[in-house]
Amino acid sequence: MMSIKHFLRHSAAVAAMCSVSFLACGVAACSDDDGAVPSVPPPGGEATAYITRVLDFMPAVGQFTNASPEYEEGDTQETMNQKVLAAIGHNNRSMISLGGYGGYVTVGFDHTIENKPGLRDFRVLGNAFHAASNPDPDAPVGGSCEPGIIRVAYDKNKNGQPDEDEWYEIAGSVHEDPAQEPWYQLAADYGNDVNLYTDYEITYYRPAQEPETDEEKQQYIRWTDNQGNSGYKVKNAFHSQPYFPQWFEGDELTFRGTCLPQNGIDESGQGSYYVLYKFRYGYADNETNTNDESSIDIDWAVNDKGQKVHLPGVDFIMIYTGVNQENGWLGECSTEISGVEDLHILGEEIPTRE
Ligand SMILES: [Ca+2]
Ligand SMILES: [Ca+2]
Ligand SMILES: [Ca+2]
Repeated sequence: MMSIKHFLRHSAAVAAMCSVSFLACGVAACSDDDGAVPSVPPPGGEATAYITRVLDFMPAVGQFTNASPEYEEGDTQETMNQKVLAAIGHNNRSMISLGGYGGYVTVGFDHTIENKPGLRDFRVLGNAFHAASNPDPDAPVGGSCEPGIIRVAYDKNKNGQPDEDEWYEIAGSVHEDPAQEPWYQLAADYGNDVNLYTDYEITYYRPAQEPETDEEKQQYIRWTDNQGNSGYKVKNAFHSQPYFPQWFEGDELTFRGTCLPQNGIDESGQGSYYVLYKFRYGYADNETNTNDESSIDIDWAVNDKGQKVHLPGVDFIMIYTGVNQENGWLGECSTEISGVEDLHILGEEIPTRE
């Protein structure tokens, strides 16, 4: 069984918008971070537009977990955080994967990203792309869109940490209304779960051993959720490393948060061409990095009642995989992140949505 510390930490780190204490998130950040460094511009120096701190990283089960970044024998939470910083900090633009639903990363900056009125304020870089040749010519825009939900914290008490009462979620397009997505009916007809869950919870169970036979690979890692669903994460032919995060010591890994509609559809009908459709706006790893919809206005933040809040800026950003779906040979929907950019420091003016 997990220790209570681990339970609290990983159940609350991706905390539900409504019901969950953010306490453990703050605890995790305190214990794993490089000290309480307030997020203010460096005295006499120039603030950088990029991630300068990684406070926490816990991917869910996934085919890139323990690979991006690579887990090596002896690694701890602290050394994994350092590897994540080396990958996505300081404009390095390498890649990390958050694994399946709930996996997350929490990052910080050397200054407060200002919330400028009428403008988007930061961009989250991922590896989303659009399909080159969807067999359905009339289909909406899609490809590899694996949306991560974004949460932001303003360091109100200036202690250099994101405290439990400082987090807010960015309300993307389906936070407002899933039925407005152009692929909504397509996905519903395909049999996807197109509901939005604001209090979703999933638990992954550590496998007793790595699988050898095909049957064992099909029933590799068991999961259950609080909607009455359960299943197995499959080990595929492409990635042979363990898919359960190896530096995590518990046997049960629980994540809570908002869960988005399933956006993946096999357009070939034969399991060969999966299209993961694009959400309209407000998520990470959902739009190409050069498109304005990969950027976020801090004024889209909402409280746990879904009401808009106004923050002067943000010091911390957390991103977690927002969809729980397996897409055949492609594997699980997993958000990838390669960096975060402060648009104001870069001098980019991108208007918010109407
Ligand atoms: Ca703004
Ligand atoms: Ca704080
Ligand atoms: Ca991706």
